[in-house]
Amino acid sequence: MFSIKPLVAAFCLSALAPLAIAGGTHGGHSDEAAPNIGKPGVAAQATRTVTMALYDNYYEVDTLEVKAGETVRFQLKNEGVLLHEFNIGTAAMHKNHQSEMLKMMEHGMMTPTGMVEMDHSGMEGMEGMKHDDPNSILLAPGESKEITWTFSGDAELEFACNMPGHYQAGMVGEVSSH
Ligand SMILES: [Cu+2]
Repeated sequence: MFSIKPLVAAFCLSALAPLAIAGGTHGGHSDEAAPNIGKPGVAAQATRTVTMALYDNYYEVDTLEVKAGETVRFQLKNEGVLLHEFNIGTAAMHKNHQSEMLKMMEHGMMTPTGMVEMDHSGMEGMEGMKHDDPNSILLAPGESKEITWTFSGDAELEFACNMPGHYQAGMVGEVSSH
C-alpha cells in the first residue's frame, strides 16, 4: 500500500485543480480522442493469470506490470463487506466514472453494498444508465469474478474502484506497461 501513497496524493491534487477554475474556461475534454486502453480479451488466450483480493478499501496488489499486447486474466475476489469495482482505465476515465457512480447511488440504483434491481427507464437523465462497461466489473461482498483484458501499452492506466470515496481512500493501483 505504501508505495502508491504519493501517486494517490498527486491524483487528489489534480482532481481538485479543475474545481478551482469551474465557471471559467472549459476544458473541453470531450473533444479529445479516446485513449487506446486496450480491449476485452479471451480468457483462453491469456498468457498470465493475476489473482487478486479486493478489500475495504484497497486492492491486494497495488502495481501491475504488463507488456504491450499482453492478455491478462484477472481472477478477483471481494473479501470486503462493501460493493467494489475493478475498472481498467485512465485517471480521467476513472474520474468520469466516479461521478456516474455517485449519480447512480444518489438515484438509488446502487447502495454501498450492492446494485439495486429496478426499472429506471422513466427516470429523467438516467435513461440507458447501467453499469455495463466492458473494462469494468462489480463484485458484491464475498463474490468472485473474472475479467480478461488485452493491454495496448498505449495509455497510462490504473485499475480502480469508483464506488464513491473508494478511489480517494486508496482503492487504486498503477499499471505500468513496457
Ligand atoms: Cu471499492
